[in-house]
Amino acid sequence: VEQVKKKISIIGVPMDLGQTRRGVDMGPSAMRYAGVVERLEALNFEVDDRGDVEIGRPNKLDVKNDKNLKDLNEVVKANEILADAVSNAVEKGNFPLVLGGDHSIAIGTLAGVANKYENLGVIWFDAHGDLNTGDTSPSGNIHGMPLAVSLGIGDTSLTKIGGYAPKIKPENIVIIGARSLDDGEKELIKEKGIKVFTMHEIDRLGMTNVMEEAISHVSQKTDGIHLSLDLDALDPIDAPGVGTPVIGGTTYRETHLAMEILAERDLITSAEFVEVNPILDNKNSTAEAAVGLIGSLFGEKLL
Ligand code: HAR
Ligand code: MN
Ligand code: MN
Ligand code: MN
Repeated sequence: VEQVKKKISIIGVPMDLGQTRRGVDMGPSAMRYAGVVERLEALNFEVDDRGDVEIGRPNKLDVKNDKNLKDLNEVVKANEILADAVSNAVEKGNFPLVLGGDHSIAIGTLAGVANKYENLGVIWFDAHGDLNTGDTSPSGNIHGMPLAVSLGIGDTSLTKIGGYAPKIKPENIVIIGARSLDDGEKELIKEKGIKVFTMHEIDRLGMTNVMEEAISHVSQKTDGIHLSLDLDALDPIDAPGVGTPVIGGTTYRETHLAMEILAERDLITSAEFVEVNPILDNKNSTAEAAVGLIGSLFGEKLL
């Protein structure tokens, strides 16, 4: 007898204001074009595609903030709307699957999810730490800040999204695939004791062991686990369509294996796939990679 599967609520977030390369707003379309809904339906999931969250356009006449936080107002507004949409999905008992859009949207996703759990765990696949604040960021791009914001670190207009802070605790986070960390991020990692599996650990231990260790770290005290997967965790050879590619990432196969291990353990309670930029892509291969990973996360098997 097939067990009853959770309904999946897909929420698209065509956000491109958390960084400066246009085109990542087409990420949700690219993943739909690559067949994400059909892929999940083929696995016998009921899929409710909620469409896209509306993203405003920054008003050029607005006074620029001196906080080193680009397009702060529009990023805040969109993340508030996203937090509500995600929160509604969780309340209905559905699995929220958020498609981005740049990684600044993790602020809203986590705001919508975290208050539904006592202790939410987070598995964060990324070349970057996304642990900057306006004070430490070399770019002022908010997509380099969502993990810090979710820890309650950074400008209050961001940390208070969803009406509470912090969303997550440092001991419930695992970062996997990091290879480009700013000085301020390295300090924060040490100060907070955040568990990071850099590419070095993946090379040494292999993805299977990294995933076993990551899962045991993040499942100890938690009652739900959010997966945030930045496609730039993958090597640019396998995922060229991202705004900030970094050489030396995980292969598609390794990342795919990581998703299969997560599927076997059945621990993930919400997920987002971000930073797909079809304008920078080779055909639609990065969106196709993302959809392949989503298939594996939801239990697709080769045989
Ligand atoms: N750490 C750099 C910054 O803050 C680069 C961040 C880049 N990008 C992302 N996030 N895609 O993972 O500007
Ligand atoms: Mn990121
Ligand atoms: Mn990244
Ligand atoms: Mn697969």
